[in-house]
Amino acid sequence: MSNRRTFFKAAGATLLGAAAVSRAGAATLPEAVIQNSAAMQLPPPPPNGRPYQPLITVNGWSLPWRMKDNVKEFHLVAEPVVREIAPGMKANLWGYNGQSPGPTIEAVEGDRIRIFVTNKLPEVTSVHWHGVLLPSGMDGVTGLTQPPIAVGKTFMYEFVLQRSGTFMYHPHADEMVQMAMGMMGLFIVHPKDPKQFKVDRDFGFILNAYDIEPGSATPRVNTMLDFNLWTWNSRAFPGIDPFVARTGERVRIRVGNLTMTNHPIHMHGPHFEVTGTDGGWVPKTARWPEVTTDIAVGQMRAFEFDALAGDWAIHCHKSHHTMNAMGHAVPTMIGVDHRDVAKKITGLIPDYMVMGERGMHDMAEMEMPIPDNTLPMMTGTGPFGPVGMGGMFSVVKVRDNLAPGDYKDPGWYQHPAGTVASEYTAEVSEAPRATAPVADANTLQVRKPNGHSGH
Ligand SMILES: [Cu+2]
Repeated sequence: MSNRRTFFKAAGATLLGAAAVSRAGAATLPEAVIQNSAAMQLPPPPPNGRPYQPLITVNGWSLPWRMKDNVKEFHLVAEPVVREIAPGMKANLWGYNGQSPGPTIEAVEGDRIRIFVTNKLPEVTSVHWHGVLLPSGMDGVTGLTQPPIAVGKTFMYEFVLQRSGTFMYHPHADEMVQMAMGMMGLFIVHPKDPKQFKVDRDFGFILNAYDIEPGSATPRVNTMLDFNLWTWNSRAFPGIDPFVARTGERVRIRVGNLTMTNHPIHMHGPHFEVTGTDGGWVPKTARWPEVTTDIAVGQMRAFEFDALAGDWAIHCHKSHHTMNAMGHAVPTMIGVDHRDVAKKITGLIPDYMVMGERGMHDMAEMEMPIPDNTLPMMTGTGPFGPVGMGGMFSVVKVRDNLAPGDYKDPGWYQHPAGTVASEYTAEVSEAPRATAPVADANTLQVRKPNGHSGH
């Protein structure tokens, strides 16, 4: 972790007003730790205050605080950042303290916290503490509850955390642009009693999405639905950390949605229970078992399971969200024999590629030239070949012999003998199907118009 030291010795610290911090007050700001890397940073146990089990932020980190007169003081800096979306692609985003999403803020029910927000963006901003119970004037809505934080200014938010749960923070100023640029972070309030809702491993991430033209690095901020990078904590598969656990451990995954559509998050392997929502914890008797939980825009869900050994896919179940940048204005070619046409076009354009007369799996293997700073559409390689996924996809990796607190990628699962699907190699006396189905005069012959660029 690289620290930019912006810490000045407190000299004559006095009471800070609720509005912009004065020049004298700025001398007392807590250090604004920054992070340049997208690698997960294991948070240390809390150095002071009430104990809690830190959250593992997927490809992220937690913001250190300074304890001052029993108040936890944090310092967020809103600023332009560079985020590696996955190896091979970096994006120019806006975020906090060097990364998008910003660092996770972690505190404990009952804590009084003070968060300084310095604006190093080219325009005004504010921070809304999404889901946190607080005085209305601390809610961060520009114009409604506070003036905007002007460029170069620092604001101070202060409140007591009344309830534990999974929350988020994001701007409430030029929201469409600032969230499309990646400004968001997790805000975790741990229970006062560390035994309450205790799990062995606690992971968290935010669903976000970008529209970055292949070959460029800055998101188009006016896109409403047709995003081409579907990400978790501004990372796309295969750049998303695995969720590593030991067999039998109780694991919690917390997910917040700051995209503009819902995401049915599906986990293979063990069934899970939804144990937390936007409003807090679900009582034991009211929890519901699932293998997919749909997370609506602006919602947060926490779910828990008992880890079973294996490599279990976890992904958004909207199949376009497990792809990286792809064009949608491509006609479906399944069943269309266009080899002759392709041959003619190849004579004119040597790199022309025939797409998908047998489906699109071949795309995952193809070494096709792509613009710089662009991720292949379907990518990632597993022990059995191409995974053919991108975007919102990762793997829950559960192993029998992991030390507590070991989050290192353990590699691929070693399946017990006889438990892997394999080719049936015994002699087959006759083809299971004699002839391919043939269209006749009664088959509907419709060619749908392609493309929907009018969206
Ligand atoms: Cu999705």
